[in-house]
Amino acid sequence: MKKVLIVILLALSVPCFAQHDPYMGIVPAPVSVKKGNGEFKLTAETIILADSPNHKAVRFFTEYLRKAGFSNTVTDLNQLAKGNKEMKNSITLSVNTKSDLPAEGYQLHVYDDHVVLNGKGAGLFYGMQTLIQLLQIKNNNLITIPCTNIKDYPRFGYRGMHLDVSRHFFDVDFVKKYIDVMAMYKLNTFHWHLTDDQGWRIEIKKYPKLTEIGSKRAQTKINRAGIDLELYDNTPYEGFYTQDQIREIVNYATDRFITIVPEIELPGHSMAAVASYPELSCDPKKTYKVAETWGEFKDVYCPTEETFKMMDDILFEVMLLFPGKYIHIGGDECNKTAWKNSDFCKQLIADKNLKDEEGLQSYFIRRIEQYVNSQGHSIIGWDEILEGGLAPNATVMSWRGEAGGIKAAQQNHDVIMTPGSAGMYFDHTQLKSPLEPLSIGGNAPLSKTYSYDPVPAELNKDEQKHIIGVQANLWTEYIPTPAKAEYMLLPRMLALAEVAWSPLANKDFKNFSESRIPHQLPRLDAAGYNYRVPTAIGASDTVLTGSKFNIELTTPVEGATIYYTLDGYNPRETDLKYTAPLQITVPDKMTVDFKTIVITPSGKRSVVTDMKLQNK
Ligand code: TNX
Repeated sequence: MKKVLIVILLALSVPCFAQHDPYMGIVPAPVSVKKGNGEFKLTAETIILADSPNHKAVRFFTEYLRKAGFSNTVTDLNQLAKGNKEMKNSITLSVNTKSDLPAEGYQLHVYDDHVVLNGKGAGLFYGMQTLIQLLQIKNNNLITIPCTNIKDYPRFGYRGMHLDVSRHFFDVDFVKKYIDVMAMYKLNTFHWHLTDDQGWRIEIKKYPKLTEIGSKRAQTKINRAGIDLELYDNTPYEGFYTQDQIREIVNYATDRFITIVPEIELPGHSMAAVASYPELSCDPKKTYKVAETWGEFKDVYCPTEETFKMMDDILFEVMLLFPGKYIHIGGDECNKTAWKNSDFCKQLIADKNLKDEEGLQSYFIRRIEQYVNSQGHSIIGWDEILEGGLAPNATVMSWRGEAGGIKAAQQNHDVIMTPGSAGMYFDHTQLKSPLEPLSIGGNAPLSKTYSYDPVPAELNKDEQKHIIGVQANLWTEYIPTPAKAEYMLLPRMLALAEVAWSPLANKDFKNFSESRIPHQLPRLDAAGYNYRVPTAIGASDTVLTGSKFNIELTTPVEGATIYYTLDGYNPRETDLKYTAPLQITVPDKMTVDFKTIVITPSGKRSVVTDMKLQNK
C-alpha cells in the first residue's frame, strides 16, 4: 500500500494582520500614514469637541458611538477658552483646516492623550470614516485607537457606484444600506438606474401610468439567455419609489456626502415606458408589454414632438427631486429598427440633414441636453452618445472598454471610466468556477477590479484632466435578492474604492488582499452585510506536480477557519482544521486532492478550492 504522508509543521508565527500593514487596515489606502506608538483610549469620559457641532460628520460620529454604547456628547469648541482647546482625553473634530488640504481632504492625528481631526465639508466626513475604521471596540466602556498621523485626499472627484433597480427592484431600506457601505469606503456618487425595459421605478406625477403599468411585469426570465432552455418564474413582479421615498433617500445620501445621479434611459431601454404610453413609440397602435427577459429591444421612443414634450415633463419632475449637477439620460443600446421602418423618422432625418439613424440618435440626445441644460443641470450618457456626434456639454460614461472615453476626452468632454472589460462590471463572476452563483458572463475577480487605472496612457496631460472619475456597475438581471446584490458587490467595491481614491503609488494588491481585506471583512459582518468570502490565501483550483508539497495558507477573513480534506470530499466544518503549514508527501504515480473551504465566525462560506497534488 502506498501511503500519503502529512506532516503538520509547527506554527512559527501567528499572523497578525493590521499590525504589519503600513496602511493600518484602512481601505481605501490613505495618501500618507505615519504610525505612532501607543493608543488613545476612548471612554465615557472622553470629551468630543467640535468647532462646527452641527456638521453632518460630527452628528454621524456621535450617532456611531451611541450605537456602540457610548453616549458622549459634543462640546462646542467656540464656547471654550483658548487654552482649553487641546484638552486631555478629547477628540476634536474641526473644519478649521490649513489651506493646503486638497478638496475632500483631511488630516487625522491620534496621540495617546487626545485626537484631532481636521477637514472641511466632505473632508471631515472622510476623516471620520477613517477614524471609525481605526476604532477597536473592546467593550461597552472602552474603545482604543492606535496612535497615528494621517494625511489624505482623493485621486478622483467622481467615485461612483451604480445600482440597477429596474431589472430587479430594491426597497428603500436596501438602498440606504447600499449608500451606507459606499460611504464607509469614501465613494461619493450613487448612480441610480431607475428605468429600463423591465420596469419603470420612479413615480412621475404627470404620467401615472409609468408606474401603474410600467412598474409591473407578468413574469421574469430566471436563467441565462441563449445558453439554457428558456425558464420563467411565472410570477408577477413589481415595485417603484414614490417621490416622497426618493426625497428621503436623497436626504439620506446627502447626509453621507453622496450625490445621486438618477438615470432615466432614453431613447432605448424604454419598453416599460412604451408599454405605459404607446404614443411614445413609432407604432402607437401596436400593443407593448413590460419586458420579461433581458437584452436589447426593438421598441424605442420615437423622436416626435410629443415624445420630447413628455421627456421634458418627466425630466422636470426628476430634476426637482435630485439636486445634483448630473442627470444620466442613458443613450446606450438603442436599437434602430423601429426608426428605420418609420416614415416619420425618414422624413425627420431628411428635414434636419441628419445623415442616418445614428444622426437621429445624436439629435435626440442634443434635444434632451438642451432642456436639461436650460434647467441648470448637465447630462451624462453611455458612450453610444458619441455616435453621430456628441451633445455639446455631455459627460461620457465609457463602458464598452475605454475607447469611447478616450475619444470623448480628446474632444474635451468629461469622462467617467467604467469599462466592463476592466473589472468594473460587478454582475460578472468573481471566480471562473461552477461553484459561483449564476451571473451574466464575464469574469471580474478582485485582482482585476483592483488593478484598473482609469487614466489611459494614450491621453496627454490636458486630456487626462477630463477623466473625472471611475465607477463600477451592478446590473441586476441575475441578481434578484439583496443577499446576492451584496455578494456581488463585496468585497469588489472595496477595490473600486481604492482605484477611485488612493494614489497609484500606494496601490499594492498583496497588501490589500492579504492584509486589509481580511481586516475589513469582519467589519462588514458586524455591519450586517453579506459578501463573497474569498478562498484561502495560498489555495486555488490548480494542478501541482512533485512529490513533496509545502502548503502554507492564510485566512482571507480575520477570525475565520480554513478546513481541508485530502480524500476528494468537499470540506466542511466537520473536517480537518488548518492550523499550521503542512508538508504532504505523495507517493509515486499518485494524485492527492487537497481541498479547502473558509468558514467565517458568522457562518459565511467560501467556495471550495481543489488543488491536485500530482506525483507523475
Ligand atoms: C449592458 S452597460 C447594458 C445593460 C446591461 C449590462 C449587463 C450598459 C450601458 N448597458 O443594459 O444590464 O450590459 O452587463
